[in-house]
Amino acid sequence: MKIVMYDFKTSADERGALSAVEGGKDIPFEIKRVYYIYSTKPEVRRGCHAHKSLKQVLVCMKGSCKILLDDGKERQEIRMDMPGKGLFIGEMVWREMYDFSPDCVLVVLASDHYDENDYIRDHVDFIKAAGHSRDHSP
Ligand code: T46
Repeated sequence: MKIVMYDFKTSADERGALSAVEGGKDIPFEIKRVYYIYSTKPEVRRGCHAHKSLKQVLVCMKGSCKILLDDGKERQEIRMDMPGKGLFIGEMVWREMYDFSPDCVLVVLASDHYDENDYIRDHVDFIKAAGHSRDHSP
């Protein structure tokens, strides 16, 4: 599976650091929604679903967590702990997030508004659907 990780433009000086992300430029979609996940308990597993058409970029702003990506053929684990990097997750990729540090803040930039109908929450349904889908990496 091709893992796409963006290195955002970061300006660091004696005051600290600033990273910038521009929709449609630094990431391959216009940003329609931003949400963030925090105060997640270390034993918790979040996600456990795929999206039919949503594209997202995940940025771990603080702390760390792990992300499992599954395209129906391969599974890969990615550790997230750098605020200047963004993990792209395209449509039809199963994702699970776990091993959150107590201070973890995971920010998600999304290509569309929230739509419960875009979720595939059953892994068997996902595997069936993924068998008919093409590679969606940018
Ligand atoms: C994803 C991973 C990375 C909203 O009202 N608006 C929103 O934009 C979102 C994302 C969620 N919600 C509500 C729906 C649920 O009642 O927030 C609650 C928790 O959502 P959920 O259980 O889907 O959260 P995660 O962490 O399992 O998954 C989320 C996203 O839903 C999902 O798209 O890819 O983060």
